[in-house]
Parts: sequence; structure tokens; C-alpha cells
Amino acid sequence: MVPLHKITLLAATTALLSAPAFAQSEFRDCLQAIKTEAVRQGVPAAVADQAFQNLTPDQKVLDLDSRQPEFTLTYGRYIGNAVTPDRVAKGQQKLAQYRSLLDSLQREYGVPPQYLIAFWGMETNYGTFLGDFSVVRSVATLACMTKRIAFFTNETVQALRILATNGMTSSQLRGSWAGAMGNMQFMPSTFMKYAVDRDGNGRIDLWNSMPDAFASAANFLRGIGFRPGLPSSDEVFLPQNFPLEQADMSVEKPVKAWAAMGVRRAGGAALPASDDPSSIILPAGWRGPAFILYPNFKAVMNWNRSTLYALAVGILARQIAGGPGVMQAPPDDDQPLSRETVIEMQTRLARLGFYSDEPDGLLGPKTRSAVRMFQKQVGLPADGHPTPELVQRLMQAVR
Ligand SMILES: [Ca+2]
Repeated sequence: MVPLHKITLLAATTALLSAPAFAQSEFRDCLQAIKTEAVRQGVPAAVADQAFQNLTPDQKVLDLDSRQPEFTLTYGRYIGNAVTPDRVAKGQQKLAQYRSLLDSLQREYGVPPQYLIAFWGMETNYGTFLGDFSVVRSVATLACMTKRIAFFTNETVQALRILATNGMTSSQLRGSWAGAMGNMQFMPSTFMKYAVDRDGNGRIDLWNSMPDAFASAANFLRGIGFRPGLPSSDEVFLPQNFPLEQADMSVEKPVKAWAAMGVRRAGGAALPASDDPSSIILPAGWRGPAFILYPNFKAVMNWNRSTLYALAVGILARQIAGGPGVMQAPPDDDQPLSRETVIEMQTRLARLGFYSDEPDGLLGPKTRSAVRMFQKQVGLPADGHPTPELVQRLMQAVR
């Protein structure tokens, strides 16, 4: 069944496009403004004209863009889908296949081979899903027909720069519906800033050249802060008396300080003797696994803002390199919450004075921190993780 709010959104978009003459002339004006900026950045006018010739907005892109997740992602479900035995096995094969290239990239860029393979697996399932949308059309549609004007205007300008500098036609520039391209799903701006021609044929080809794709990913990771040293994260065991309110990304301590509190690596080994700043998180609550996040976790989050994505990269990389999987299972009764439930929860947390933002249905750090305050107030373990039981208890406590 299509939920009501989606019907409304679809109706709104359709209404917008049923005034085609109006929409089309607005779209042409928008493209003209993008072309002006592209020319200012050195793109030949002819390249922009060729790319924008007969270009129309892509309704499919707008439909995909207006889709909102109806449920929160649980750690268990996300990691279960992202780190499958098949993905680990394929990753190990790919690691062996590209070993010498990846070793030389590690020497140059400081990024371990298993991370490049893990990103490849996460982004496109090792090159299986590259996306077949026209990137110029996608990013121009998003620039001209959504509210993220500045971001996608720049992406469109950068896409035109790729055409101009890399000798491509716009029909060759294919990617995901939101403009991410090639084996590593680079946005046009990332391509222009970080992509490199590793195989030396004079063109950057992130679709067909694995040397180009891997070297570009390594260069990007180094650019966004990945440094040789500790991995991005490790699974840990917490001592019995661990103060749960410190399991939060905003609480940073030297690795040694966590070790002194009794935190150990999962399995019982000591944490690395390091002064690097680090945090502990409990992505499925206190009954699930705990992770320590090292500085490289932030670099991985600069690639993708999702904490679960970044955890998945670390877990996958470890297993691809032959390491163990996660030892502690998530609680099997952990349920995704609907957007509406999260909004109800936020509204009630606001009435208690624990939450002050606009209720948005998203489980971000502020909502988790508000949940923690409620848990403390009613004497529950303060892990900031909303289970269905907690939501029920909150609904009963606040009306
Ligand atoms: Ca090349």
C-alpha cells in the first residue's frame, strides 16, 4: 500500500510538471545560469551547449529523490545486509586478484588494501551496480527542481568540467540517479578534485579501469583524512560497570584511557596502546555489540555520513583481510521504528524538555541524547537506544 504522504508528494510533483511550458522555460533558465558558471570555471560554451541540448528534467530522479525512508535502520538489519558471507568471500577474491596494485597504492596513499575493497563492495557490490542514469541530466534535474540548488548546481558544473577535461560526451557520463559514478560512486565534484589516471592512458575512467578507480578512491580517502595507523573501528567488550552515558560519539578519550577503564577488544585482547582520540558506541543499545571508533572512522564518515555505513566498511574490511566477524550479536527483538513513531517520541521528549529541535522522524544524535535523559529519569540503562518498549513507556509517561 502506498502511504498517504507519498501520494501527496507524487501528486505535488505531477501537478508541477503538468504545467510543462512553465516548467520547461524555468528549466532552460536554470540551465543557462549553470552554463554561465561553468564557462566562468573554464568549460568551453560548446561543451555546455552539447550537454544541455534538448535536456529535460528526469521525473524518475525527482520521484526517487522524494522518497523518504519510512523506518529507521537497525544496526542488525543494516549490517546483515551489508556484510554478507558472499560479499566477504568475493572481497577476499578481489583482494587476491588486485593485490600488487593495492599494495603499491598503500605505499603511496597509506590506505590498506582491504579498505579499498570494502568501499568497492559497499558502493557497487564490486562493480556490479554502476548505475545507468545520465549524470548531467540527473544533477541538472536536482539542481533546478529541488531545494538543494547550490549543491547540485556545483555538481552540474563539475560534471561539465569532467566532459571538458576528460574528453567525454554527456551520454558516456553514466551513474546513479543522484549523480554518483563508476566503481566507487564518485560525485562529479569528488571526481574533479580527487580522481586520477593511474593506468596512464591519458583519461580517467572510473567505470572500466580498476587502477584508475582504486587510485582515485585511495587519493580521496587520503584527502578526507584517512591516515596509516589504527583501523577505523574495533569491536570491544565493555566492563560490567561501564558508564553507558559515555558510549556516545561526542565523548572522546585517548584509546589508553578506555583501556584503563577496563575496555578490551572483543575476544579479550588489550586495546592498542595509543593516545589517539576515540569514542565508544552501542549501535544496537546496551544489549548489542560495542565498538571503539578510532580517528579513521571520521575519515570513513567523510565519505558517507552514515554511522552504520562507516561501521559496515570497518567490519567488512576486517573480514576481507581474514579477521574475525562481529562476536556479539545484536538483540534479536530490536525493531525498526516508523518515522511517525520517532516523531511522536520526539514530540514527547520535547514536552519533557529533553529535545528542542523540530521533530523530524530521524534518529540523530540529539534524539538519542534526549532518549538517554528519559532513560536516566526513569532508571533504565542510559544507552540512548529507543526500543519499542522504551517508546511505549514514554507514551505512557507523557501524553
Ligand atoms: Ca586511465
